[in-house]
Amino acid sequence: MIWNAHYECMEREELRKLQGESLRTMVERIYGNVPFYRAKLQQAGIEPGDIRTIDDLPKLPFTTKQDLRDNYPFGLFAVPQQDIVRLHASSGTTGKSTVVGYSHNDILMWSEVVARSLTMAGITRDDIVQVAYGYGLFTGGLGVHYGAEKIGASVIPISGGNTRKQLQLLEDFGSTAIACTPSYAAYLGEAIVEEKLDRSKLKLRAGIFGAEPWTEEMRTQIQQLLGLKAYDIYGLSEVIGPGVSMECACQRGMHIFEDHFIPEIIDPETCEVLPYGTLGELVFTNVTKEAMPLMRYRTRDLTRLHADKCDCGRTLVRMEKCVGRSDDMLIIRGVNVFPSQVESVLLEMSETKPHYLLVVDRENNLDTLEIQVEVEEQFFSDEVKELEGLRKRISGNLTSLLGLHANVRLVEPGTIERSMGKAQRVVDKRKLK
Ligand code: DLL
Repeated sequence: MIWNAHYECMEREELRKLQGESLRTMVERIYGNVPFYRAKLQQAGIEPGDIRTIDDLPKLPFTTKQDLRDNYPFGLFAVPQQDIVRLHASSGTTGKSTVVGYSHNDILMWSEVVARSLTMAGITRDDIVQVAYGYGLFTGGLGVHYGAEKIGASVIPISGGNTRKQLQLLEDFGSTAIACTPSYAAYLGEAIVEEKLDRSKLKLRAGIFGAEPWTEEMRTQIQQLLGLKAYDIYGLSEVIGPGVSMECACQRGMHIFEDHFIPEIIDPETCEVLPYGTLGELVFTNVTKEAMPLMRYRTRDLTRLHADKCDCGRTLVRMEKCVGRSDDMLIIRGVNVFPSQVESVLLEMSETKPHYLLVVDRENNLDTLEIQVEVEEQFFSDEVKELEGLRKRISGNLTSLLGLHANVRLVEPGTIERSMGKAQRVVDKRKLK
């Protein structure tokens, strides 16, 4: 089933026309209502009248997270405060949080794109959806909640954490779908094994997992642990929250709701727009958001876009799983390292768990990389000789993939701190020195 076939299956030419119209209106609005954007556009020598079709998009300047911080908290709002009905914020690792505002219509639009997303995972009014994303300033909980309610599903607003209760409700309420971060899904799966719950009693069918990068190997593992089909959902608070894009049943990338969010891929160094199929930084212009439209917002997420036809019938472009963020990329002794690369190596090996931590440090002016890896219980009780053999194998696999020597340290199951929300995979001690 397709939630809104008119927009999701539109011919590209028709869609581009619609995008052009929305873009023109949006640029007029931000020029008139947001002093920051007016100054930015004037500086670039652009008048709203210069933007007529979607082909004019590359003329516009970019917006960055720093711009949001500089205008903290409400400087980028394009409507009066009386028209703001909701505020969310995302906490960055540094500095002030990023604040986003929503008008009443924005909440309706957000519910619509999340309803479209959940429909891709086959969710209907027959489903019981356990929303285990955090409720609060984070957009995950309330975002998925409103979309699931719009569909008419029965929503359990349990929020993140409280693992025992999560398991109890999965069993007692017969939840058919669960929405949470993939790392928390893996943790719940482990808890089911540890608590010796009878998995056949669970009715889970679909998992709506996102808010952080995860690999295909992790998908396989979660699917096995929870007995469901795992779907990837993507979004960011600045643009709307969850529901910017979502995987359909074909699982060949996440369809972006392009009637609201116009994507581009750019070279993060030169800012040049790159063609479909090329890896680069994802940029969004959210043309229909009233309270906080964003002009060419640089997400820092690295991915590729594909426009060829999908078997599901949707014509919306698809984005690949994010390989990481340009600002999450570690540069260790000159080599670019993404935590997701480490994850894929570990998950290919049956002896290890998907719990790991990269500790980067500097000794005698030389970067060092230690990777702490949790090992399955039965291997940990093995003889030291065998454990050392395993450590060497992991180290060898990682070294050949990363092109960099990593010091692997095996740790007992449960040692690495679990997150109820987004997982913390990296400790970069170089920054602390
Ligand atoms: O994480 C919104 C969200 C909530 C998406 C629930 C999906 C599900 P922020 O906290 O602002 O918003 O973080 C946005 O998280 O720029 C990506 O780097 C990362 N991210 C989100 N979804 C995915 C995903 C929410 N499916 C930032 N795969 C984004 C990889 C993701 N990274």
